Order: sequence, then structure tokens, then C-alpha cells
Amino acid sequence: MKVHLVNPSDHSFGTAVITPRWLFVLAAATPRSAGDPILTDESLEPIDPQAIHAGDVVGISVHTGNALRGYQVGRMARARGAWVVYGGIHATLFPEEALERGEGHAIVKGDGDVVWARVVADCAAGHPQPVYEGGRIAGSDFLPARWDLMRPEKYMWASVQTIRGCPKHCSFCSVWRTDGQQPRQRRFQSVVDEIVSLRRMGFRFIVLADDNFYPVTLTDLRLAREQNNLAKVEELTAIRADRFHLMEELAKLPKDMVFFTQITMEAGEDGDYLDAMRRANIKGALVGVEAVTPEGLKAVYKDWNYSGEALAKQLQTFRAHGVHVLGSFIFGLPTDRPATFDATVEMAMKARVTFAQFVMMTPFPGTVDFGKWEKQQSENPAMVGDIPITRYWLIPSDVRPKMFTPHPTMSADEIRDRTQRVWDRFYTWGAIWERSACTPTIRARIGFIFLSKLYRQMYAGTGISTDSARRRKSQKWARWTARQCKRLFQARPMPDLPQPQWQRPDSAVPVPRAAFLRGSSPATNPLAVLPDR
Ligand code: B12
Ligand code: SF4
Repeated sequence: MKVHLVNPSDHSFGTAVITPRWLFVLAAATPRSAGDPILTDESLEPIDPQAIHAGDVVGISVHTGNALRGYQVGRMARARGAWVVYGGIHATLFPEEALERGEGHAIVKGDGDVVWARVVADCAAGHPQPVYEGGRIAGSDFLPARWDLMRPEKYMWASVQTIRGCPKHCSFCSVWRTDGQQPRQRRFQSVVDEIVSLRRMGFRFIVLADDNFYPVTLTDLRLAREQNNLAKVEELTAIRADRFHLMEELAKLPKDMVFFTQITMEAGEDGDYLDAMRRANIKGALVGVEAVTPEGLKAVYKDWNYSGEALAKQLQTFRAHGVHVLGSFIFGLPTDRPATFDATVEMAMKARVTFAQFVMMTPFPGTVDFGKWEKQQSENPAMVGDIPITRYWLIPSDVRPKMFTPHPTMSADEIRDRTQRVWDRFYTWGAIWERSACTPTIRARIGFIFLSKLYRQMYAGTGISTDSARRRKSQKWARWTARQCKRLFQARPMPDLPQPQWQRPDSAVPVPRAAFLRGSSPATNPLAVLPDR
């Protein structure tokens, strides 16, 4: 019996930008007795059905965008006599769908780190349960990934997770509902150990695959103090302290490392935090700007974000502290009007964001927006073939509409065309060249230009461009650009880079402390943690 783990994708580029982390975490969760799992990332190349044999266990991860392909792979594996198990956000939200359409024997809801070993054992014994509750495990139980099973020549950036969950509740996002609003931080020792392994292999670019790298804002702390809620103050202070400690440790790693994360714009008020990020070589962050008007922000329950002049200033602050911003904007909000498109791209340029993405409003399952839309549609659902539009991911991609929620004043085509023009305007050669001046060397500048074009081009294949000729051309271009980028991102392996020696809290040598913690008593020192497994 072999264990296979498959990351499904309709598009295979031969090279991928970021490692799909789940694949390597589930590999670590696979019991030793089952041997090393066989990993297939279809964003590199499609799975070879011949590799699957009767009695094998095939674990497939599905998010909404790749569910249809995932189910196809699952049905193929089942027909070959394998045990088929689904996991990931989409299977967590639609377990019956994965069991029925995907012909799964079992699905895992939530985190797979702990429960996967039981699933494999049950399959091996011939009696898997249909549903396993993986739950939301504690940060200290997050498994380090098995990077020894990765093909390093295939990826540009590795991904390492430091925290799950987000305390916010944006209407278009499912993270706070699936991963929870309580931040679950991984032990920093485990994070650093993993990064050291990756740098030894030649990876210096790493995505911190976190929902929100800034889980405690200064406002949260102030409010807890004003309410005299001491327990809350202590809890928030401990979370914050751990973030600083992680960043202090990252700062000790080789100086050529580059980290990228996702963060809310509130961090712009917190100069100490941004400075710690810069020292830690967290050189960039995706910031969810979403909308540039107060009405737009209100529509997505994100009115704590800034708009207008204050927004431009807030984003510039990141850059002033050495953290580049990838601004993420949503089009198709009910408050959008034709003028919003130009206003948005002008704001992106004014705010001097280094990269930008302009996504079209999509009601993802598990979100407030999805719930409202599904309710509206329940009386008389729009259909594409025999599939209700509220199950759009089951519609074959060539006939799948590009927008689902009707807009009060603009057609879907108008929104798509205008969005496309915004991408084109932000990513002209001239604009990219100008932005590339932020890089320190000519090699880095070339890397920046390739990355900008690759980013732009890959999006053309993921929904905005519907015309298949253009899509094919853009995929060819993306493949070529990806190969050039891979070369630029590669670093010389450092096999002798030492793994840090972590001290126990009872050690005679004191654990280094974040500056703002000086003076706190050792009993409440949140940094005093045992080393990870
Ligand atoms: C990092 C990240 C990215 C990165 C990197 C992606 C990559 N290559 O890894 C980037 C920025 C590129 C990205 C892009 C996008 N992302 Co994203 N991303 C994330 C994020 C923050 C973390 C993912 C991660 O690596 N987690 C770490 C791993 C270890 O956790 P995990 O994947 O959840 O896996 C665990 C469990 O789910 C389970 N599990 C997973 N698979 C399986 C399989 C089996 C068999 C089993 C048993 C268990 C199991 O066990 C794992 C370990 O506990 C998630 C948020 C989230 N909380 O999931 C969003 C998220 C997955 N992304 C999302 C979206 C929407 C996108 C985009 C479409 C955004 C956009 N509009 O362009 C694109 C699509 C990219 C694509 N083509 O697939 C949504 C998906 C919503 C949905 N219903 O599908 C999420 C949930 C965020 C959100 N706002 O809601 N993303
Ligand atoms: S969009 Fe970002 S800030 Fe909002 S809930 Fe999701 S992860 Fe949190």
C-alpha cells in the first residue's frame, strides 16, 4: 500500500511560484509505517493514473477553485481501486459534495496534522469512516513540513506557516469562520528550524502562509486596557510578544533571505512592528485594501480600513519602514461605479504600492457574502445546465460565468473589461520599470520586472481573460517567464548553515526578550516555552 497526496490543478506550468504547503505538512503527518508518501503537484504536471494501484490511499486537497479537478482525480483513483480521501477548505465546507461527486471514501474536516495518521491506518485496515473531524489544533501541534520530499528545482518560493486564524470578520473571507478568530501561533523555534532547512537547500525566498501576520493591533491593546480587562491585556500582550520573538529570530538568519506575508493595514500605525519586520527581512506583505471609498469598505465589513488620502499615507508608511506592499483590491462591489476603476488604480500608484492585484468579487463558500447570496437565490436559483449558480465551482470552467453576484448598475462584462484595463494600466512596462527602482542591484531589478510580468500573466489564466486564444498565449508566456524567474530566485545552497540551539526555560542562560517585554516577570514571560518536537 502506498500513500499518494495530490494537489489538483487544471493548469500545469512545469514550474510553480509557491509550494502548496499542505502537501508537505500532510507528508509529515503520514505514519512512518506507510513509508514516504508520493507527492503530486498538478500545478507542475498532471497526475499519472498508472502510478495508482488498488489498495493505495489517495489524499486530495480541494479549495473551491480546484474542487472540480480534484473530484475528477478522486474518481479516477477510486476506479483504480484506491481509497480516496478529501481534505482542505472546500471539503471542510462541503463534505457531502466531496463524498458524492468526488466519490470519496472519506473526508477530513479542518486540520489534517493530527488526524491523518488515523485515516491512513483505517484505510489500511479496510474500514475508513466517512467523516473525520480534524478540528482546529493548537499552534504548538502544527507539524513542520517534510521539505526533504520537495523537488527544489520546481519552485521559486517555499511556504512556511507561523499563525492560523484571524480576529477580523470581513464579509468576503472565510478564514475567520474556518480557521477561527482566535490566532493560533506556532512555536517560533519550529518555524525557524524549518526555514533553516529550506535555506540549506537553496531557498531564500519564503512566503509566510499566514492568514494575518498582525493578529493584535495597538487599538486592540488600548481597548482592552480601557475596559480594564486584565486577562485580555495579558493574552494580547503574550501573542504580540511571541510575534516579536519570532521576528528577532528571523533577523538572525542569513541576510539574503526574503520573507513575504499577509497583513492588515493597521500595522501601518505600529512603527515598532514594521521595523521589526524589516529587521526580520520580511520585505513585503499583501495588504487587503479591498476598496478605496468608505462606502466600499463598509460593504465588506472592513470599515476599520483607511480610505482617501489617509489610505495613501498609511500604505506609504509601510514602505517608509522598508516593507513593500502588494495591494489587493476587489472590483464588483455593489458600491462600485465606472469611475471607481480609475480611482483605484490611481490610488494604487499614489500609495506607491510595489505590486497590486485587482480581483473580481467572488462569493466564496463559508463567507457572509456567500450566505446572503445563497439565500437570495434559494427561491428561484439561476442555473447553468443542471447546476445552480450557487454551486458555480461544479460548472466546467469553459462555460462558468466569471461573475456571480449581479451588480446594481454594471454588467459582468463591463466589470471584467474595466478590471482588465486596470491590470494593464498598473503593469505597463514603463510603470514596472519605474517601480523596479526600489531594488538594490541590477539582478534584483531584472527579477522584479520578470516577477511583475509573471504575476500579471498568471492572473490572465485564472479568470480575468476568458478568450481561450489569449489564455493559451498567456500560459505559454507564463511558462517561459516562470523558468527565468526560477533561475533568478535560486540561491546557493548552504548545507552547513547551523540549526539554532534552543534553550529550555530552566536553562542558566537567559532567553533573549523582545524590547517591550523588558521588566515583565519571568512567570508571565510568554517567551518561556519548551522547544518544539
Ligand atoms: C498562503 C495562501 C495563498 C498563497 C499561496 C498559495 C500556495 N501555493 O500555497 C497565495 C497568495 C498565492 C494564494 C492565492 C490564492 N488564494 Co489563498 N490562501 C493562502 C492561505 C493564507 C494559507 C494557505 C496555506 O498554505 N495554509 C497552510 C496549510 C498547511 O494549511 P491548509 O492548506 O489549510 O491545509 C491544512 C488543512 O486544510 C488540511 N488539509 C488540506 N488539504 C488536505 C488534504 C487531505 C487529504 C487532508 C486529510 C487534509 C487536508 O490539513 C492541512 C494541515 O492542517 C489560505 C488561508 C487558509 N487559512 O487556508 C488562503 C486561501 C486558501 N486562499 C484563498 C483564495 C481565494 C486564494 C485566491 C483565489 C485569491 C485570489 N483571489 O486570487 C488565490 C488562488 C490561488 C490558486 N490558483 O490556487 C481562499 C480559498 C477560499 C476557498 N473557499 O477556496 C483562502 C482560504 C483564503 C480566504 N480568504 O478565504 N493563497
Ligand atoms: S480578509 Fe484578511 S483581515 Fe479579513 S477576515 Fe480574512 S484574513 Fe482576516
